[in-house]
Amino acid sequence: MPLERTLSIIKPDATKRNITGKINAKLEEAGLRIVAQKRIRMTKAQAEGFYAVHEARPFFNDLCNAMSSAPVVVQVLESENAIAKNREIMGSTNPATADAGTIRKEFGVNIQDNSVHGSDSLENAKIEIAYFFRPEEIVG
Ligand code: IDP
Ligand code: MG
Repeated sequence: MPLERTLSIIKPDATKRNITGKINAKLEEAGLRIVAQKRIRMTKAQAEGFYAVHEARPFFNDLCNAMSSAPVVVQVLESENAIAKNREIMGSTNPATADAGTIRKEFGVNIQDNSVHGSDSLENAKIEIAYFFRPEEIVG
């Protein structure tokens, strides 16, 4: 099976609590390789562009404020089935109902501050990776 790549973001709620290493350990234990990674502070406009599909949702403005409120760690993860594998180890959107052992269950604060983002399809993974990384920054 071919290698696949997905975009992951360690969100501000997690960088603020200094648990990026704990989250990376969960990703690596799940078999995902971190093939690119950088810590950035998103502008509000950058967050709005990234979450443009959610523009009409009631939580959009608060979400974009939160995503630009502190640093994030953006990363490219690689493995077979990386998109599904990452979604599985992340857990469901709401930490309260996420499965035991998932990142969101262990570390998420609430449905907004749920510690991680992960691409949801191959098409979106390509778009989201290109939003933050130039090809030469990704070293597989
Ligand atoms: P996902 O991150 O599990 O793919 P999405 O539905 O794509 O979930 O939502 C994107 C992000 O928007 C979520 O990770 C979370 O931070 C935020 N979000 C989603 N639903 C809600 C909500 O009902 N209230 C507040 N924030 C939400
Ligand atoms: Mg999503």
